[in-house]
Amino acid sequence: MKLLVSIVNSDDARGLTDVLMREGYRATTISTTGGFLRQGNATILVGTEDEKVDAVLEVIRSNCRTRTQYVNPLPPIMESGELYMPSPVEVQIGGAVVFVLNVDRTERY
Ligand code: 2BA
Ligand code: 2BA
Repeated sequence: MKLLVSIVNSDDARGLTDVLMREGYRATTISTTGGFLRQGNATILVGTEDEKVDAVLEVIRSNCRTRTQYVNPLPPIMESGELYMPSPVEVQIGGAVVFVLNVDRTERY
């Protein structure tokens, strides 16, 4: 048994879980916030058998788009009187970032 922890764009989360349900997988969606952009994203947990992991990864891959976004980096720590001119940097936001974890045990009560 494995647990896939997938961090996806909030806009992709609904469509992704719809497809997962349609294909018979079970999932839980948690509203989360990215540490870098401080924007809402979604973390989708899917617990499934080892042999289905690749199929779930394929569903995730084909339902999550990569986006380019320009952001102002966090300002550096400065001495008083110093001037900080922010210049936006381009970041590629997944797709999906997926962690596949081993599950030692699953219980249902
Ligand atoms: P955020 O932390 O808001 O990051 C959004 C995007 O900004 C990242 O996209 C990456 O392209 C860029 N980025 C993040 N941290 C950076 C840094 N220290 N320096 C330069 N650029 C940086 P993704 O890599 O696709 O990640 C999308 C979201 O997935 C992240 O949102 C975060 O919520 C989560 N994530 C990604 N890697 C993670 C990890 N190793 N552990 C936990 N969460 C992770
Ligand atoms: P939900 O996804 O809202 O599912 C509620 C109940 O609907 C489930 O109860 C199950 O009886 C049924 N169900 C869910 N998905 C189904 C499917 N693809 N086919 C047939 N019946 C389905 P529980 O199994 O007790 O699950 C309660 C909640 O625990 C779920 O809420 C979900 O949030 C989470 N969950 C359960 N199994 C999971 C797994 N393998 N991975 C991730 N989250 C899981």
